[in-house]
Amino acid sequence: MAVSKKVVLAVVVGAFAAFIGHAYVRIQKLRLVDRELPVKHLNCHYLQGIDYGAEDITILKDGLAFLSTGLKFYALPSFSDDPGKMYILDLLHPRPTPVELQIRGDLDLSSFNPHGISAYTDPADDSVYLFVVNHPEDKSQVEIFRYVAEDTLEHLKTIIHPLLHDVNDVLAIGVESFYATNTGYFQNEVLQLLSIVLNWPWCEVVFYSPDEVRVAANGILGGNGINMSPDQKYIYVSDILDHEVDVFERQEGERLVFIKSVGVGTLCDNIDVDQKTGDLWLGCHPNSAKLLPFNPEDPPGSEILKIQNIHSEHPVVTQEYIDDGHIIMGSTIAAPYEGKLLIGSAFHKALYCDLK
Ligand SMILES: [Ca+2]
Ligand SMILES: [Ca+2]
Repeated sequence: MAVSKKVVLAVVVGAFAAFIGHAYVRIQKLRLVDRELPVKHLNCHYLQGIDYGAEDITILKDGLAFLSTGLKFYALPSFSDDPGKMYILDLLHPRPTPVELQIRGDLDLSSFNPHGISAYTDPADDSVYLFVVNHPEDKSQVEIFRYVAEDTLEHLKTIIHPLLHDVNDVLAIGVESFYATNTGYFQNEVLQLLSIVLNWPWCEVVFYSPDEVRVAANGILGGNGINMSPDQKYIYVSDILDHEVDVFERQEGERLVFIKSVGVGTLCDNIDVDQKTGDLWLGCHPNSAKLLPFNPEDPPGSEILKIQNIHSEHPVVTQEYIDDGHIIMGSTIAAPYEGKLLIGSAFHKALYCDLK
C-alpha cells in the first residue's frame, strides 16, 4: 500500500474512532449515568391491581382519574404479556380503588397498547372524551373514546396519519382535535441514534383536527409529555433527552410560538398541571442507564418534580418525591388532586400519596 493510502486510512480510522468516542460520551451524559439521589418519600400506598405500569394518568375536575396500563414500548421492561388496559379511579371515594374500564366498539383489544392519554370535557354538554395513544404491533395511532358510564368507554374513532409516526403523548383540545408529541424524528433506529448523537432537535409536535394535520412545533430532541396551562394559553412539552420543559404560546389558528425552555436536570416523561395553582408536576427518570437495560438487582429509580411560576423570570423547580426503585421504578407521571398525588410508572406499580 502506498504511503498516502495508509495515511488516508489512518485518518479515516482515527476520525471514526473519535466519533464513536464522542457518541459514547454524549449518550452517557444524556442518560445521566452515575446519577444517584438520596430518597425523599411521601406518605404513599400502592394502588390495588396496578402491577404492570400506569404510564399516564389524567384527572377530571370532579376527581375521576383515568390510567393507561400495561405499556409495551421499545426496549422498556414489561412484566406482562397481556394487552394493555384502561382503569378509572374515583379520588373522592374514601378508599379510592382502580376499576378496569370496559371498552365497547370495534377496537381490537387483543393488541391494545395504551401510552399517553388526555381527557377533554365538551363545554356544550359536559361529555367526557378520552384520547389514548395506542401502539398495536408497535404502530402509532390515537384512539378517541367517550366515557359513557361508570366503568365504560365507547370507542369512537382511530386516527392514523404519517405525521403521527412515533407518538408518545397527546393533548386533547376539542372533541376531535389534539396536539401530539413524537418520541423520535426518524423511524429508522440507526438514524434516530445518530440524530441524538449529532444533536439534531427535529422531533415534532403535531396538530391534528379533521380539517388539518400539520407540524405545529419542532426543535425537540426527544418528545415526551405534553400538557396545557389552566387558562389554555400555553402548552408545555417535555424534551426528555434535553432535560428541559419547553413552553409554547398558543396563538390564533392553533399556531404554537416557542417562548422558552426551563431546565429540569433529569429525564422527565409526562406532565400534569395543577388546575388551581398552574404548577407543573413531572414524572421523571433519574438515571436512564438503569432503565435500559433493566437489572432488577440495581433497579431504576423514580423522581417527581414540581415547577412553580414557570412563566416568571425565575421558575422554581423542586424535587417532591425520590425513590431508588425499591418502592416504585420508572416513574412517568405525577398527578395532583386536592392534596393527594397519584404517581404512575412505565411498567411497575402506581402510588396514591398524601401531599399534606
Ligand atoms: Ca398525557
Ligand atoms: Ca410519556
